[in-house]
Amino acid sequence: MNEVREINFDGLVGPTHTFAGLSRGNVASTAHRGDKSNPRAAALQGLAKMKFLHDLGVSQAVLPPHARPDIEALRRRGLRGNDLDVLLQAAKAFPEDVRAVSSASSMWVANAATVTPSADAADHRVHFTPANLAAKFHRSIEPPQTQRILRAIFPSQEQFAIHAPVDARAHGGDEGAANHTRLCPSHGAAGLHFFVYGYSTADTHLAQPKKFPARQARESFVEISRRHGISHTAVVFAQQNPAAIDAGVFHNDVISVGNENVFLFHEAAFADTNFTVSQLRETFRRASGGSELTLIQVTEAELSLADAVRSYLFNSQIVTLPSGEMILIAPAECARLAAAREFIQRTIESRSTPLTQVHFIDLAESMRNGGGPACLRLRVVLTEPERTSANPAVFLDDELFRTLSDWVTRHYRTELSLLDLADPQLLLETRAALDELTQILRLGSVYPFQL
Ligand code: SUG
Repeated sequence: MNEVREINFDGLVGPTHTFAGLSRGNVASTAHRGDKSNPRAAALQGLAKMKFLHDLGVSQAVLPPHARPDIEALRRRGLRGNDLDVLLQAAKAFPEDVRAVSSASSMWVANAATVTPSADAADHRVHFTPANLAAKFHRSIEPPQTQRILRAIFPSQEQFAIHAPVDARAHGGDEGAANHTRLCPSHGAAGLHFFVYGYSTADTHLAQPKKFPARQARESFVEISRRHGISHTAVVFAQQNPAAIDAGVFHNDVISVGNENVFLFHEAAFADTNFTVSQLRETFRRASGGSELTLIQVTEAELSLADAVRSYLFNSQIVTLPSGEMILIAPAECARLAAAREFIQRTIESRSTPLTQVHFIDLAESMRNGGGPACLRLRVVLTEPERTSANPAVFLDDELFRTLSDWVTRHYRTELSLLDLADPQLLLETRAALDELTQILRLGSVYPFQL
């Protein structure tokens, strides 16, 4: 039997996790700038989420953190010498850049790439386009390592196509799966692809946010849907509501989430929510051969945009258990905010939605940078032969969970301030840790310091 499964690839938090206030428009990132971080706790919280899902019978895998600080990015500022010299010079001359190139932002792998399962691709391969992340300097340096890591995990070119990122100068910014939702009757069936953008490089008349930048260009997603070979009849595009971006909704996964035939969204998510929803309903019917989409709309009266951003309700994961039951993996912040908690309670009690349970997860360290449960995972739908051809060492089981927890505890600090990022010892510690990690995950050489 050709069993098709959705695998959640979670980003492992890197040893330089800090609060650097790098993401204007992401209110948590700005609010926590300069706080002391706890990289060890951050990584263990992420691992605990992976283990929790694994124990529920959900397939779970790991994506390694990127090597930080990115010394090559500092060299592009004209600095010379060995890696430690470059870091020390940069700390004096460009301290803001040291923060940016040290960011552990690769943990939010919902921004690593856009993924198309083989069932939806014209050439029947699984397609990945690493996001160019052009909107923020600290994230724009991620694509080369993302591409190498994906190639190390999915080496077969007959089964997997790992593309280059979309050229931002030609097609604009791309933030990957965070702005993309696949809806389908079941993971293995053909699906519809919903692409949400904030601006268009071609249509400069689109209404734009006034306070914060839009990160995702429509044209990037047009390019991705073409190169992945997705049928144009299975694609829906929608513009993010500019007012939502101004309220702190910097990615669409902060205001809507889908799983199989269920789509949960806020009424203020899109520039024209009614039209978008009717397109989703019709396209779903057509792409699935007559199935119905279950739409769960949250009104402003039920949960304000501000509370949606505060609680990160829509950054919950909706996952299908092996029993077929659908559950919500929500950030612990939702349990603390009455409007979010009550909405969830009503939804799981209601017979008209397939959601039956909620589990609240503590991801406090990532959340303080604006990264909830869904930001930390990249969904990859794989057939059995695709799964067996992928690198088996990245799939989580009890033993890998123990090995990684021990690895984190041995290598990660429990406290890090922005000033510590200039410490050459931290660079050496990080490289020792990552070198060992590539052996644990049998990745070969993926980091610049290994090449
Ligand atoms: O790109 N935060 C990330 C959070 C990404 C969340 N991802 C999704 N919604 N899918 C960002 O804004 C903050 C880093 C800092 O300020 O130190 C940061 O990069």
